[in-house]
Amino acid sequence: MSTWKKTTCTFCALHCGLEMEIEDNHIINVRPDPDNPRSKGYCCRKGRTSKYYQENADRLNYPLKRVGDGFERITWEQAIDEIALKLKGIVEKNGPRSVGFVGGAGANTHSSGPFSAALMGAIGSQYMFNPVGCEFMCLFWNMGKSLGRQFQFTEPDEERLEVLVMWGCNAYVSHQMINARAGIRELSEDPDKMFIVVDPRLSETARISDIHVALRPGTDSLLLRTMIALILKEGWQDQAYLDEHVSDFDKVKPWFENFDIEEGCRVCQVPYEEVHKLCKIFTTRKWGMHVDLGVFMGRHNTMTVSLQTILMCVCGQFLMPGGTVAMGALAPLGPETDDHDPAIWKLHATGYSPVVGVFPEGGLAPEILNDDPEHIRALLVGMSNPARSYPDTAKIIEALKSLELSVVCDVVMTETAQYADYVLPTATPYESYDFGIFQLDFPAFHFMLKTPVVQPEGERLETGEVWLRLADAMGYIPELPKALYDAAANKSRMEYFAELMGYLTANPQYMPISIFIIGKTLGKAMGSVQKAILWAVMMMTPPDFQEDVVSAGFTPGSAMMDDAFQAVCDNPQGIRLTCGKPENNFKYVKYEDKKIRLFVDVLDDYIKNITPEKEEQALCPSEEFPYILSAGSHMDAAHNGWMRNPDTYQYRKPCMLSVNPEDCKKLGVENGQKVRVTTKAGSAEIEVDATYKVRPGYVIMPHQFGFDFNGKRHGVGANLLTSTDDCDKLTGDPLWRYTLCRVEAV
Ligand SMILES: Nc1nc2c(c(=O)[nH]1)N[C@H]1C(S)=C(S)[C@@H](COP(=O)(O)OP(=O)(O)OC[C@H]3O[C@@H](n4cnc5c(=O)[nH]c(N)nc54)[C@H](O)[C@@H]3O)O[C@H]1N2
Ligand SMILES: Nc1nc2c(c(=O)[nH]1)N[C@H]1C(S)=C(S)[C@@H](COP(=O)(O)OP(=O)(O)OC[C@H]3O[C@@H](n4cnc5c(=O)[nH]c(N)nc54)[C@H](O)[C@@H]3O)O[C@H]1N2
Ligand code: SF4
Ligand SMILES: [Mo]
Repeated sequence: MSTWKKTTCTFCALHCGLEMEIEDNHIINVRPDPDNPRSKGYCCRKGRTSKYYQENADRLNYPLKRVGDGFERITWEQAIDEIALKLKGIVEKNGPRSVGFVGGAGANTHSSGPFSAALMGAIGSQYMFNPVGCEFMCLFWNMGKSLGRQFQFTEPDEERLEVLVMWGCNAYVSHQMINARAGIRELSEDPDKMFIVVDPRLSETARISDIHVALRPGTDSLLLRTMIALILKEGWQDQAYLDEHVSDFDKVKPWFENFDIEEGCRVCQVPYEEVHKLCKIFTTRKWGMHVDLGVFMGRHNTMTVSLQTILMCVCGQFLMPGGTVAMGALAPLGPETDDHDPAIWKLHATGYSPVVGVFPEGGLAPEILNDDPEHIRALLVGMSNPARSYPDTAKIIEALKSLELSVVCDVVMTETAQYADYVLPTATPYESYDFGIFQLDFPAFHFMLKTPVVQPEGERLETGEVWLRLADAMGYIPELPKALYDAAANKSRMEYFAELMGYLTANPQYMPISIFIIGKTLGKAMGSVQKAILWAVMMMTPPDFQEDVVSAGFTPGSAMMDDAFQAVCDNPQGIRLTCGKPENNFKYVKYEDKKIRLFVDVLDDYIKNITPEKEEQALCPSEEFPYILSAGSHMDAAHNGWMRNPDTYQYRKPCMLSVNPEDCKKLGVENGQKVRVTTKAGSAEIEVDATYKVRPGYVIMPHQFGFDFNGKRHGVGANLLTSTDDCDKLTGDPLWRYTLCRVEAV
């Protein structure tokens, strides 16, 4: 007999509602859940193929230890004890800088993050690496400067806008907006609304836009500088907004004076008339913008985000109803780490600073592979696969091999795990409790806790539990009073809360490890440390978020967040947790005067170099590397590295390099034939997909391939071709969408 159970998809920040048919502890069917208050019966291909992620030949069941070239099964006790002993030895001998952590936060899986962060805090190391370090660094760095708070997502106010702008995002495929395909189609068919895509190629999203701004790859900053100059020259700026909401517009204004607008358009390869029309729309309509990897991994990424913020302010659209708004957050993704704060570490090898406590991915391998006595010697990896997802695969593998200790906790045997000393099996979010904090809906935020639909097989543990056990074995958790265990097991959660607060007030030195204390006590009582930590996260949510919880109908008071937690537990399809006020979005500006800052001194020199002449020179193809490689588009059938079973890709184009047919002719290659792509970092052979969707001189490969499944390699990894050097000089955010390369027939 099968039963249908409700859950939410774990692959991206949308958390679409799913119903899963379960028989004998296996997922046999998946369908979208009409009761989910956000997705309302929508889901994409990835959600429907969840069972390939849940069940596949490479799932890990038992802890493994490296022995020679292979692995042998060991017990959890042995694994944790040995790792704890070795890690302590390394830290005692070399200091806390010798330990790095990779992972802890995925696109959507955040329940183990508090545990990994607390473990690193207890060790005393700040070296945290995760995908913030390859995508959101430039955004968060800029938000830190302009709003005074780094961890701040901004999204279009879809309900109220007249024009939706997708800048460097292929949402029709990557689903980076609610019910993306349905929403985009609806919008593009609405005669009163407009859909604009800024993308150098004819992406699936651009194809159904009203206006496709097909700029030359890598010229976003130049286009933005040109547009702002044009708006100011025409006097179209929203001066009332600038006067009221921006504290230093006079300081950035000179960046756009005496600027050759027509030359800017020519170098970006966007006709002047089109730029003029775009500026008119942006200064007369309400428009909101979603920005993604085309910008975050594009040339000048940090500068581009800064100029986008200026553009939104000049048009009076930033933090305004119908414009681009700041999203609330149940919890911060990491600490605020101002690069001027001397207590914040910089990487020795590359000098990079963190943003929201996360270092750039390009800094990892160099920090392991250097002679500094304090270099990283031990790496803990949980929910990441740097051997595939970090730049320069050859260098990362060399780095992994050189480590004194490496530990990987994953659901499958990954390419990184293959080099680890210990490989620890973890439960998926369909076998455990899990949640993600990213908010993409506004003003209402719908939230859900994933509750197991199947039971974990073998000895798989929640990832959070693994880090808790390690912290315990390392001696970071004191013996806890019986009263705390009792309160967790036998009293109400609010009574437990009082007991916990009493203990922490009497023992303030244990505040930094309160996550572990809650995990050990309440987690034990609930049968899940990750569920318990959601309760703690909700109880500690910031006041600006709590205000919006009240607006969603919860009764204010000390137990409000506990009530909200209960509502989340009772509704596996999700609940409306908050309701923000679009007209009150300036509450997210953390400066006392509630005004946006646009001037940053280090940008002053940077922007002066973004001129038509200098850019034209810089963009000129070199003889050695005449092509631009967009290294890693996110394609439809897979989610990053999570879908390894090739059955997931059935009926889809496999891993191929998109090349314009004119270039194919020049190279003397036919569709389907192999070419060799060479960059300064490496070289790889890949089949050609001849398509007019990419312009001449520009080639694109997907990001999800180059993995081993069931003993066989599938496709080519994009990071065989990326370099740790190709990073933005301001933040270290990588420039993978603009990798110079050579293409040759083989
Ligand atoms: N199906 C699927 N969905 C996913 C994922 C997945 O793997 N598969 N991964 C998830 C994750 S982790 C992420 S971060 C998101 C990523 O979501 P997206 O950012 O939408 O993914 P990309 O495929 O990188 O699309 C970026 C777009 O930017 C364009 N672009 C490239 N260079 C430039 C440039 O110089 N300027 C501009 N303006 N545009 C440029 C590309 O042509 C492309 O259309 O997707 C998420 N959703
Ligand atoms: N060249 C190039 N490189 C890229 C990109 C690109 O476009 N081009 N995209 C970048 C982007 S946007 C991202 S987000 C990163 C993603 O890269 P990573 O940060 O490395 O993360 P993922 O590939 O999303 O997932 C890593 C691992 O998490 C495991 N996993 C799944 N569920 C769980 C769980 O519940 N617990 C644990 N412990 N593990 C789990 C999966 O099996 C997988 O092996 O890649 C980046 N790398
Ligand atoms: S859009 Fe697709 S991948 Fe994202 S949550 Fe929904 S079903 Fe899952
Ligand atoms: Mo990502």
